[in-house]
Amino acid sequence: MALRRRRKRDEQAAVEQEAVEQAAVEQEAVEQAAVEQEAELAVEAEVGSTPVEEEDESEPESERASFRNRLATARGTFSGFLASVASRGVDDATWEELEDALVLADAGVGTATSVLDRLKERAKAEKIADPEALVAMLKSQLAEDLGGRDLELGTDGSPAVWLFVGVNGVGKTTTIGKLAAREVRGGRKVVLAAGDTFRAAAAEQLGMWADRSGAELVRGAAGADPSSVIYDAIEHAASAGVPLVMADTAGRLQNRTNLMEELAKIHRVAGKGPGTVTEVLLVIDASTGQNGLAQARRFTESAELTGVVLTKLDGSAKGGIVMAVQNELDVPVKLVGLGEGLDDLVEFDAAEFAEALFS
Ligand SMILES: Nc1nc2c(ncn2[C@@H]2O[C@H](COP(=O)(O)OP(=O)(O)O)[C@@H](O)[C@H]2O)c(=O)[nH]1
Ligand SMILES: [Mg+2]
Repeated sequence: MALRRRRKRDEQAAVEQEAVEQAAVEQEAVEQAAVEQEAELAVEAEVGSTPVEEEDESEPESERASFRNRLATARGTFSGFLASVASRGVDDATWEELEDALVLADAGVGTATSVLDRLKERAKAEKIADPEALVAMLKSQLAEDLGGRDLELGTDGSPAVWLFVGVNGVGKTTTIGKLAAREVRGGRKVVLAAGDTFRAAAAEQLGMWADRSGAELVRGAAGADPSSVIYDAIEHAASAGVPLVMADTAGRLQNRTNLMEELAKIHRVAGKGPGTVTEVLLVIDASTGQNGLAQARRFTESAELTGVVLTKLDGSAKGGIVMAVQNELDVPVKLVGLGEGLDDLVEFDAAEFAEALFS
């Protein structure tokens, strides 16, 4: 049994590694192809279409986003395991089922094994045979694994500057909009810097979020140097006494300059003027699973990240990606996107997350 499990695990690890490598290769190809496509889109965008739909402000407020009410897919991933352990009690198959569920949920083999081995050891030491007690132990272990980190976003600077990085389409601009709304609501003035100068529509999209959230927008001409647009925004904020700048960046580039080099330059330049870069937040689309994790590794290698924003956990995301990110990247998940609306961004709450996933 143990041997079979180990072999299965090795096979899974090999398949996963291959998938990650393949994903990196594909990502390169996709980015290259997208450069051409984006150039066309930029021309269309000049004529005025924008990717964000206006929300009908008169609509009644929907239920406040929470892990409990937005994690349908992620919860579904573990429902089979929960039903099975509840009906049969804790036995040898329990461990295999849990490991399978964790891997299927995008936790990755390494993380799944680590979660499982520790749980198994504790459950055996404490002679846990009752399914409810085991699930409670699992929840508290996860809450402990994923929690206990400083999630505060640094505001020490005049202004403080938060950079948002990540590949195209993960939700950077949307996250900035939601976060700006939260800060403005909390009484802090905010300047948004349109550092995604890759296409005109990007600045327009950010401008719409600025209007919606009550923040101010600083943008440059299309194709302008992102570093200088962000620098200008910081200078403007400083002179206007605005304490916080959130800077959008592009997930890819017009030319062959390495994205990571460009981001490093932005970071350097942003720190030169009156402001202080207090956060570099990597935005990851949770629904891309292990592929998203592979992307994230590239950013952690070069950018000095202070946190992760995991978006789209409400969609088809399977939840295990949170465990993988926390376990492998050594960067805390600070915020989580649970939808496309203004209020659909919440601070990551490990206990609430574990509770939502396993009940
Ligand atoms: N369901 C869902 N969609 C999201 C979330 N965050 C962003 N999106 C959507 O993802 C798409 C890309 O977002 P955008 O902010 O333009 O990504 P960017 O290219 O990284 O700036 C948009 O359609 C957003 O509405 C989220 O938390 N949940
Ligand atoms: Mg964007």
